[in-house]
Amino acid sequence: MANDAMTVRLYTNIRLEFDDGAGVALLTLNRPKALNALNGELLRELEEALDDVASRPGVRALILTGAGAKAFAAGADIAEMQGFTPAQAEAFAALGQRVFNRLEALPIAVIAAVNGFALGGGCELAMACDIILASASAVFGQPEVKLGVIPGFGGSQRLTRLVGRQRAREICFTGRSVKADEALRIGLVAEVVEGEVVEAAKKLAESIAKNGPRAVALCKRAINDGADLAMDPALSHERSLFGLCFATADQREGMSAFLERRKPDFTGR
Ligand code: DAK
Repeated sequence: MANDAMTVRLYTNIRLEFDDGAGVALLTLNRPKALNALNGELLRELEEALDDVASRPGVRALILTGAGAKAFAAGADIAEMQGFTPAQAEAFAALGQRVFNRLEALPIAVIAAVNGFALGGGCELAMACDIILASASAVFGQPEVKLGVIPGFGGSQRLTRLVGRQRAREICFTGRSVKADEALRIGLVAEVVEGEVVEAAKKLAESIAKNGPRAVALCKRAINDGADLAMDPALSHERSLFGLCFATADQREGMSAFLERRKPDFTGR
C-alpha cells in the first residue's frame, strides 16, 4: 500500500499495515518458511492484531493474506500439535475458535486474499473472513483426516454453511484438495482473480470503505446472525438492525447526499 499515511506494525509471525488514507488494513501471516502454518504464538498475535485493527479509528476494511508465493496458510502447525494431550488439543482448538470468532465478528468487512495453499486451519481462517478472493493457483481443503484428526477451528461448521452438508462431508471425509475453479463453482470463494490477488482485494476493500461504515457493520451482523436463525426470527433481526440505521449520522448523510446529488461524507457515527 504505497501511501504517505501508512503505518506498519511488526509482530514475530504477522505483519500489519494500515493505509489510513484508504481506511484499509492489510494483515499478512508471515511464516513463509513453514507455509504460514498457524502455531499458538501466531494465533495469539493474530488476536492482538485484531484488537489493534478494531481500536484504530478510520479502519473500514481488513485484508488477510499470506507471505510468500506458495501459501495463505498450510494449516495448523503439525509440529506443534504432534505431542498434544487431549486437554492441550482442546485448549488449542478453543484458542483458534476464539480468534476466528473474533475475526468473524469484527464490525468491518474482512477479505481473505488467498494466494496459494489454504489447507486445514488455513481454509478455516479464510472461511472466517467475510469474502474470499482466490488467486488462480489457490488450493483449499480440510485434510485433517489424513493426519488422524478432524477440523478443530470451525471448519466442519463453516464449510457446511458455505457449500452444504453433502459437499462438506465429501471434502472433509476425503481430505482432498479443492482448486480455485472448483472453489468458485461450489461457493467456497467469491471470485478467482487473474493477477495479483492482494491488489484485487485492495480494490474491493476500497470500494467497501467508501460506503457507510455503520451500515456495512450492521449488514454484516444481519447476514451472519441471520444465517443461524429460522426465517421469521432472522427477518425480525433484520428489521431491528434496519431501525438502528436510522439512529446513525451516516443514514442522514447518505440520504441527504443522494437528494442533494453529491457524494456522501460518511463519518461512521
Ligand atoms: N504445519 C507445520 N509445518 C508445515 C505445515 C503445517 N501444517 N505445512 C507445511 N509445513 C512446513 C513443512 O514441514 C516444510 O518445512 P521444512 O521441512 O522446510 O522445515 C515447509 O513448510 C514447506 O513444506 P513442504 O516441503 O511440505 O512443501 P511442499 O510444496 O512439498 O508441499 C503442502 C506443500 C502444503 C502440500 C504440504 O506442506 C502439506 O501437505 N502440508 C500440510 C497440509 C496439512 O495437512 N494441513 C492441515 C494441517 S492440520 C484441532 C485444531 C486444529 C486443527 C485440527 C484439530 N484440534 C486442536 C482438535 C487443524 C488442523 C490442521 O490444520
